[in-house]
Amino acid sequence: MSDINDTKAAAGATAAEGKSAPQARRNAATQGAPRGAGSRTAKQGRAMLGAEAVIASLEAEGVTTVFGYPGGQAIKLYDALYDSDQITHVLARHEQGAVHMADGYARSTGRAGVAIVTSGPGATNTVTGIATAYMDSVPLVIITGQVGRGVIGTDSFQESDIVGITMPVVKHSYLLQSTEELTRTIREAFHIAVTGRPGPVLIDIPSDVAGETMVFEYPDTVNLPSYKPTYRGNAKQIRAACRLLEEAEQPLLYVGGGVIASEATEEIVALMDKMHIPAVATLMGKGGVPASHPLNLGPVGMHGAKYSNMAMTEADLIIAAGARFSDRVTGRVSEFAPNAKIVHIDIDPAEIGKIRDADVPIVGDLKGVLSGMLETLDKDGAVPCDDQWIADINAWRARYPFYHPNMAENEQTGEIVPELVIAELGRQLDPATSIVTTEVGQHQMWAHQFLPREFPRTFLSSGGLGTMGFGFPAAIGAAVANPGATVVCIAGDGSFQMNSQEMATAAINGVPVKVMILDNRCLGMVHQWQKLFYDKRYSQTLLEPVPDFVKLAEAYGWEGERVEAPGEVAAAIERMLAAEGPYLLDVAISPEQNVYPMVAPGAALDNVMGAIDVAVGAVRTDVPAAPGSPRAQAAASAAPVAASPCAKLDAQFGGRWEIDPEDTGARLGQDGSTVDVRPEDWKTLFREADAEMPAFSDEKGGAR
Ligand SMILES: Cc1ncc(C[n+]2csc(CCOP(=O)(O)OP(=O)(O)O)c2C)c(N)n1
Ligand SMILES: [Mg+2]
Repeated sequence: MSDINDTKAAAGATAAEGKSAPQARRNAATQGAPRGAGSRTAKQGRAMLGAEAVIASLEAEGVTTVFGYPGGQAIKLYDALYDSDQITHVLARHEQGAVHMADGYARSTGRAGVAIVTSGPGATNTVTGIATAYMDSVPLVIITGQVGRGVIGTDSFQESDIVGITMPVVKHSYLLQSTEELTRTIREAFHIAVTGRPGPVLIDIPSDVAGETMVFEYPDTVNLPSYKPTYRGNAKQIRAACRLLEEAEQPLLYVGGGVIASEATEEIVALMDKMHIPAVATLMGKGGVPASHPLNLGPVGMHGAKYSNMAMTEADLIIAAGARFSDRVTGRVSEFAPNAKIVHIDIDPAEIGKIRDADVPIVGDLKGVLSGMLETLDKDGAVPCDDQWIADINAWRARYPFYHPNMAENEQTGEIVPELVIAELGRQLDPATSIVTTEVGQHQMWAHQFLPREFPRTFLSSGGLGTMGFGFPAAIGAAVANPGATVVCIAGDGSFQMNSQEMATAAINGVPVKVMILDNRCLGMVHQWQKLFYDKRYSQTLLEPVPDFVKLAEAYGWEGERVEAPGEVAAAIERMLAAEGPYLLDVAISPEQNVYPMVAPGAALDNVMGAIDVAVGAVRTDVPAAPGSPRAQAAASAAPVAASPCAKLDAQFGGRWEIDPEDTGARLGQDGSTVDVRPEDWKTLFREADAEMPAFSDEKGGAR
């Protein structure tokens, strides 16, 4: 077993050779024997223990790094690992941490992440990590030690039915019955994890199987007649999709995590450029379309830009590219994209029609399907779509810029504004050489909104499961996989405490990961919902002012620092990024900050609150309650509507509106006159405005 620092030294040499960072990343990811080296490994044909064969199999798969935690039923595996020259083991401090590390490794490289743990509590500790990977289609191979075959089912010490427990959250799993099936099982597990729609595969290995002698024969090929993912999209369907696109006047690409899994960025951008189609990206698709592309509208959904949500609502054709119509994106499904035909491209047939029927379903690998579409469009001599649509979207972008009054207000009160902290981090990071992970909560959404990412696999966040405690260990995994990269975890104070024990892992292994905590001393996202929807009844969301994160950092041998004033932020981020080792930056922010814009849960996607409306000089700060709901009843008996600062706007558009203190320009309705801006007038009103498409950095990264 090699030391992790050897890997670092090797990567340093790569960087010194002057290769670009993404290339260095790829090199780091593919070091070691090629995947599926199979019979070409030197160990082929040798007699060895089952445990040794497990390690030899991992070597044959080209594995160079595993994450894990030993125990009684995994001791034989760890004994075999002791002799491996190829595999570096990163000892986590909790099995959940180990799985998230393997996940960060996988998301940042595209290769399967590997974790090894023991039976019973070791195995059950992996469940959240496995479910997290499953929800986001991340390839993992999880190896769990199990009690001996003879005592399975007897409640023997540290026995748990981990195959049963994880059944709904794995792509596939195995309970190894004999050494005869050992190598074939591991070969299959890697194949299943990375092919088709990627996902986690679990192999449960009884300790007596690990202790048996066998002859190591690693198969080159996999024979799984009932598992044959469809890669090549149906040519007829591809033509049908192109036809719809050629006819569409208001097409939109809705880009999800599939663009990253399929490595289809080039094709997506080519399609955008060729047909002048704007794109919105989900949290999972972030980085899959360069932030700087002028047709990338960025975040969509619950905390997306109002103009992105409007584009979804107004589109006449939506091409869902590796996206799954998550409720965080669609809002109320019955009102989602009412005028749009749907082309749904996904490698997993189960996704098609699950939430929204597709007019043209295409099962296949996104990259190939998009290439097919590009070819067909070329042959057809397709002309780009009408630029009026882009002009309309530009007008919405000008009317609803991606900032809100919180940001200005807090600048005035001398508090640190979280959005601006993220934007500053974005300015200081080189997008080509940095990877950012997030925890889960408000900070995650601010990162989604305000951190520009140019490359796939450089933004890692738990989207589907929303797992607090994911981001920090995932950052360690990504840093181990990409030794030349700057890896920053944007964390919340609540989430970070869920796996802060992994500070030891980073310290001991010399992983120079950076953690920037947006420290609001509360479970901010839940607090925000309580503020907006539960009458400020802050039940169990305020965190006590412990720990002192800087002292915690010092306890683990990290450097750490806390900032409390806006003027200190930029220099502190500079110090964090310049630090050689792991570094924790604790940024004090107010618990009163909200993530805006926001679509209330269950509301229609274009029913956006907290998005500034430049046209009427006001911001909608609350959506109307559903008729008959408890909130509507409470509102009826509460303050009269006249108390609203923009009562006329309230009456016209619904909800509560407030004037933006910073927006002093003359606006419709601001003088108290009757406002009559109907949604259908938006286009004509702003077509004349001749709005320029603002560059991403001006608009979001450099807001204000
Ligand atoms: C493991 C887990 N438990 C509970 C939740 C529910 N939850 C979502 S966001 C959130 C608050 C997160 O707080 P923090 O990490 O401080 O981030 P903030 O929202 O304050 O930025 C909670 C409790 C979750 N997503 N994951
Ligand atoms: Mg918090």
